[in-house]
Amino acid sequence: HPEQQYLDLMEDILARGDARVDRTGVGTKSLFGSMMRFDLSDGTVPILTTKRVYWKLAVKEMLWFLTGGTNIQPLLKEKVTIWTDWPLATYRRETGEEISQKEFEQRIVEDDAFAARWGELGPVYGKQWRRWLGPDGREHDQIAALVKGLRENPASRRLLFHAWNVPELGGMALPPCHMVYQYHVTSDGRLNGLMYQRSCDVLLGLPFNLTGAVALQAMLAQQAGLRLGEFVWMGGDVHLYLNHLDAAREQLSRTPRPLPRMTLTPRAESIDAYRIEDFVVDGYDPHPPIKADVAV
Ligand code: DHF
Ligand code: TMP
Repeated sequence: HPEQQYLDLMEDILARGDARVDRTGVGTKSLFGSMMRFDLSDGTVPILTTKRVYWKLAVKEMLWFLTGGTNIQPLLKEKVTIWTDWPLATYRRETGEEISQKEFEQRIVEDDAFAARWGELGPVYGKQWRRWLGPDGREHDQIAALVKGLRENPASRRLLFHAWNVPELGGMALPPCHMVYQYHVTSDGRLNGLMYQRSCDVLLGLPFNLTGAVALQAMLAQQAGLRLGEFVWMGGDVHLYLNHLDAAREQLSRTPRPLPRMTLTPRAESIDAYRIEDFVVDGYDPHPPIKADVAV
């Protein structure tokens, strides 16, 4: 079962991971360097079944990246709260105000000036993907260039986009984790994708990252008139937070079920025109959710 790769990675980290102190102070068990491969050509996608993955949240996050946005207001309007913790921590630190997460989110949604001041993550994914600033002041749309490349020069070995913009790292709430995406078109018209993730929270982040990456690959394939091939994931520092170990053991006790299928209907006229309603996931019958706290 393809999901066994994920479970093996978890088990490997539990068994052999190096226990180290990390930036968040929570501590992790960590391995360095890892790869998983998923065959998408049969229509299945790696939306994990050993716990419920809120795949619509992950797809909405990906659609938000594609808009070029870096403010959490549109995410919150879509009820996606996975990025709130970081602006909220900044707000609490700088104002000393003891605001609840709910109250903070409500103010971001209702008050545009408040959102502009406190909802910004800095020049993160969307900015770098769609508006990478060159030294001459010109902005580069890496996604538009990629779609053009897939259509016009599918044999290229340069079909990639990158978010690790060195001079702008300091302004980001978090430097990019999933930082390079590369694509490859086979001679029989299949689109392969590869994503490199420098730092990976295996319990909470990775299920979202896999889902987002395959949703993007499906959109790109559709835009370029290609069928889906393989998705390859590569991780650098691959870790389990020390407060996630029991949750990981719980997940490991479960048996994977058949992977669901994802289809895109109908064809959007451009890579910018996709909406969440265009994504249909069939046959998703996961085990129950596993709750865990995210390390901020
Ligand atoms: N920091 C850390 N330490 N780990 C992360 O995975 C992470 N991911 C970020 C930003 N910073 C991070 C962005 N992506 C969740 C999932 C993805 C994500 C952030 C958070 C998360 O908490 N998922 C829960 C709840 C989902 C929900 O809102 O219902 C989950 O159970 O999947
Ligand atoms: P770091 O910047 O110190 O590496 O911390 C980032 C943490 O967030 C790390 O645990 C990896 C995790 N993460 C993911 O796994 N996936 C994501 O998409 C994001 C944004 C973060």
